Amino acid sequence: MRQKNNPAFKAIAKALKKGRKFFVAGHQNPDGDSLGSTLAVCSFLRRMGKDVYPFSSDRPGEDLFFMPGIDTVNFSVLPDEFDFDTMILLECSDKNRGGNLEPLFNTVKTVINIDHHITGENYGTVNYINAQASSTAEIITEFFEYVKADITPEEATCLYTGLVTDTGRFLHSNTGAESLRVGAVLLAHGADIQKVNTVIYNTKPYKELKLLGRALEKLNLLHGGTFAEITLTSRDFELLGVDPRHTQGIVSQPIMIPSVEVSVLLREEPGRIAVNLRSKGRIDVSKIAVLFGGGGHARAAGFKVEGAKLEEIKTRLTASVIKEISKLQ
Ligand SMILES: [Mn+2]
Repeated sequence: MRQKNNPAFKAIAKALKKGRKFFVAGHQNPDGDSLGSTLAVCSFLRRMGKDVYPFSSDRPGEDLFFMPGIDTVNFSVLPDEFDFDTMILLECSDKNRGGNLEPLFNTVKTVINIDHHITGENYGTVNYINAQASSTAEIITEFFEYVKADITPEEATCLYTGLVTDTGRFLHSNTGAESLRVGAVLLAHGADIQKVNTVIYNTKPYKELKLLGRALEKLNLLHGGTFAEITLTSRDFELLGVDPRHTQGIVSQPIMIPSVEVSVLLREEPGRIAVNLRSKGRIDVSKIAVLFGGGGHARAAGFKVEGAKLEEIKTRLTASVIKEISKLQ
């Protein structure tokens, strides 16, 4: 739905017009949506002649550094002076999600809070939380349409990055008709969708590709093919010269097998065991992760156990997963 009569958008437009010096931030450990929305909003404010301080409490992964304007972001560096009149928080479901921004909350006149998380709190002076939206980028694009901003190709690329990463390339269940309409709007405004696709989804260093090969070789199917398990030991990482953190995407691969309900990846990291879990949808893997002190979502969860032995965790985890699978039907 196009946002013709949105009172929150009206209030946000008014606050943007009135403000002169803006502090803009997304959440800690930023993703494509958090940074893409921050960059687009900052670019728009600069075009309005405003002073902006883009902030992110942490640096993102290298794959997000292609986004236009990312070199203007102050990573983990707060300004010397807190003389901002307006703070914009994007993607922050509570006031602490952006980092330690207490000095800002104490000094600014206006806090604009824009988010799409269902758990979002109304901590701002102006709040717009739409849990129906796939991403903050979707909301920002609607807002740009509302104020009839002539979206630049750079802004479109940043917003498209947020849209595509939060919807898993328009495949996750949060993808609505509006997400696709907004995607079309961004493409029409010059979003470089080939670049986004190449950098985020079609780039993998040689070593990581070899690690994926090794992981698939070590894939075990258990419990009648319903449970897929991959274990990567410190020796695997040493042999390939790969950081144990570089295992993104591996745990999702076995979900492609028709019989598999749950897929797990166990990683032996220095001093601890890290585990990722994925479900095809019938089993809530966050419940299993909670048993080990972790958490997550129904289809994607994880946990880490400090000082644990690989075999011990593997035995307990296998029992927990099989117990859940056995409850089906
Ligand atoms: Mn998001």
